[in-house]
Amino acid sequence: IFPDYLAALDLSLVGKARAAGILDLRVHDLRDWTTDRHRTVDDTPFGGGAGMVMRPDVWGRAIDDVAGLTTGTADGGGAGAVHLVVPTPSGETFTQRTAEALATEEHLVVACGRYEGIDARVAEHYRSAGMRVSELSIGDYVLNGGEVAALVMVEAVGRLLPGVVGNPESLVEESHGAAGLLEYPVYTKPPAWDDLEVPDVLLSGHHARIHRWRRDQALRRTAARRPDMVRALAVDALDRHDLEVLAEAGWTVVDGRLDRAAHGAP
Ligand code: 6GU
Repeated sequence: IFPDYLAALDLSLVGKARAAGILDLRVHDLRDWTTDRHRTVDDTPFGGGAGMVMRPDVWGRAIDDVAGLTTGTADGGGAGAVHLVVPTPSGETFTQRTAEALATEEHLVVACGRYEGIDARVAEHYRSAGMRVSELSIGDYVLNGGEVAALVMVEAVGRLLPGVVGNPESLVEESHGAAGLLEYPVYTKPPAWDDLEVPDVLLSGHHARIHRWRRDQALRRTAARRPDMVRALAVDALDRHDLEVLAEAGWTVVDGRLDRAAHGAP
């Protein structure tokens, strides 16, 4: 119901991808599928409680049209050709893995709800019809509606499409990539700014040492900021030096898993 919220999709990488024809992105106004004079999209919750719930009939007409189920022409494959994404704080967590999976889809429909959410029969109906339906949250906090979350998801998915990010190498080493580590710190000119200098190793031209230094930094950063990511590391994929760096940061291998090193007597 706030299509103007999505005006940002004309900008930056996603905007360029649209202009280049890599991404066909359309923003709709849910109220176009209302039938009453007041263009009503919501009503009070059955069972009582605070707030308003979005009506399934309005959403059903909108999704049928946008997914091409009414004309039958849009995708051919019917409901099975479309993946419906519903941003909601009660969804599964949207991660880089989710973005990678969604980037392989031909047609995504993102249904942005407001108020207390969309009548639960909408997701149920489209799942029954053979549509892939993902109810997704972008993190453990509450927004007023799905629009900002939709922007997040479209940007995260859109930049994975071939040709969107100018240099695909920049997708390789980034945070939340396959290595399971946060990205190392980066520096550019000038080599000295105030009393702060770029680490010498980065100016050395010694590629093996630079590579090792960056990996150490990625390990230290991940250990300091994201204990959940350290616990999820595959110990087999770590070399002796990695384990030394993690040990300095307070992590040791216990029963084949990384764990915070115990301090003091048991
Ligand atoms: Cl997807 N929607 C809303 N309304 N709040 C959120 C969210 C989504 N993800 C985290 N908080």
